[in-house]
Formats: sequence, structure tokens, C-alpha cells
Amino acid sequence: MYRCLSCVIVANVCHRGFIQTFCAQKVNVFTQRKMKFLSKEQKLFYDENGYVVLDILSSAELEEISAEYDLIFRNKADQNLDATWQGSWNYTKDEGSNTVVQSIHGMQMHSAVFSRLLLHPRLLDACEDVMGTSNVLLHHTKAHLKPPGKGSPFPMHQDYHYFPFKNHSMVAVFFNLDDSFPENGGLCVYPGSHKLGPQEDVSDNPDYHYLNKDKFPLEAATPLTLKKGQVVIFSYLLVHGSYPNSSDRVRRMFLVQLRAAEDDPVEQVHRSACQGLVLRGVNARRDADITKRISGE
Ligand SMILES: O=C(O)CCC(=O)C(=O)O
Repeated sequence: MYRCLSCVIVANVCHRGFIQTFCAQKVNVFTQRKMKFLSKEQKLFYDENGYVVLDILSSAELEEISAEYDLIFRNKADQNLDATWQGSWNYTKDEGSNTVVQSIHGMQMHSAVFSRLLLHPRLLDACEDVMGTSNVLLHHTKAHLKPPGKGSPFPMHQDYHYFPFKNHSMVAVFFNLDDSFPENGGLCVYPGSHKLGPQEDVSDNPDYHYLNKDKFPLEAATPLTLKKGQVVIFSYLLVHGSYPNSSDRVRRMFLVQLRAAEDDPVEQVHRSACQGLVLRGVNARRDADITKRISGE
């Protein structure tokens, strides 16, 4: 609740992170939220470019996450982990090369290290700033490990096509567990592309989504060179992809997708472990209907 000069006003958060206020005089003004973690420059950079690179983790936190990540991947090495995207974009398959990206979803179901990370106070402060809401819900998590020399690329895409929401509040929080750069399969982006809105999905495979290579060639994207431990937060509308890992170094990442409690899915797709868990604030829309207690809705 925010107080106008002389009267009590009600505050709502719009999808761009501004507080819409209505005072007794029926004045309707937008004011910037008070930042908790981001500087004004970082917030402006995010609004303009659709992503921001942040230093959030301490080296002790990074070490713990990194060791636990390796342990989980080692213990699951005999399972089916390859998540290389399918579809006609996949030039590596056409050329007969055999790339892989090992993927484990729902890392918080494997270890409490990742459950704790989801509640990291500085991380959630940063997410509040970027998302413009105090009510932050988990959508899903995943880890991608691109092995040296044969790590799969990801075609340019918007995460939107996998799980569309009405107000586009969804962000990805991409933790780089290794130094990452183009040669070891690092991330690349089209800065500002989040402002274009949803772009045409040209995939010929219903389980994968990607954009027209002529409109968004991988070669024209901006590579992000990141230090290990750095976190990139980006809008699910940002056009992004990543390079093959042709280096002699591994590229490991952990990714969390978050959304505002005030937003609604366009359709019920991409259900996953712990979806809807309240990480910050409240979910006032959550039903308490006793008949739904088993289904978990
Ligand atoms: O692991 C990567 O390099 C990119 C992953 C990605 O963009 C995605 O899964 O949406």
C-alpha cells in the first residue's frame, strides 16, 4: 500500500514494472518501483535490451552448486539425458555429426542445494526488480551440460512458444557455472528483440520451437561472454540461442523460469515439478478448494 500526499492510495504493478497508483482525487500516475538489487542503469539496460548480466552468487555458493551439479550428473550418467533439439534447423544432424546436450529438469527434486538456490534472497530481489512484482512463482528448472568438442547448439528461439502467458511476465534466470563464450557453446541474443512481441514459430516438429534462420541468423546474434557464476536474467520474449561446444572445455548452466503470480497461462502446457511454488510474496489467486487437494491444481 502506498500513501498519496494526504490520502491512502492503492498500488498495482503493471507488466513493465511500474506501479500504477490511484489516489482519492482519482489521479492515475505511473511511478517507478523502488529497486531492491538492480541499479537504475541495470534496470534501464534490461528494459531496453531484454536481458541483464548480474553478479549474485558468492564464490562459496558457486562452489557448492557446482559440486552438487557434477554429482547429480555423474549419478545419472546411465540415464537418457540428451536434449538436442530436433527439427529441420538441425544442420549438425544433416552433416552427420553427433552432438549432445545432457539435460536434467527439476534439479530441486534431486538436491536441496537447488531448492535453497530458488529462495536465494538477492536473486529474488533482482527478479522482483526485473519482473516488477513482489509475487514471484516458480515455473520450472533445468540444467544443460554441453560436453567438450560435441556440445549441441540451440537454434534462435523465444521461450514464449513453449509456455505462453497473457502478460509476458516470464523470465529466465540463466546461471553460468563455467566461463562461457562462443567456442564452448555460450549464449547469444538479439538485444531488444523482446520488444517485437511473439515472432513466428517455424518449427516442423511440434515438440520444439524456433524462429526463421533468415530473419534471425545465429551469426548475426550478439554473443555473451560470461564469467563463471554470473547470472543472466532475460525475458521469455528475448530471441536467443547458443553455439555448439567445439572447445576442449565443458559448458554447464542451470536455468530457472519464473513468472508473476498476477499473470495467467494462455494454455495449460509444460507442466513440471513444483510448478507454481511461491518463491516470493503471495499467490492470491491460488484456489483452496478441498476437491483439488489431490490433483495439486
Ligand atoms: O543451454 C543453452 O545453451 C540454451 C538453452 C535455451 O535457450 C533453452 O533451453 O531455452
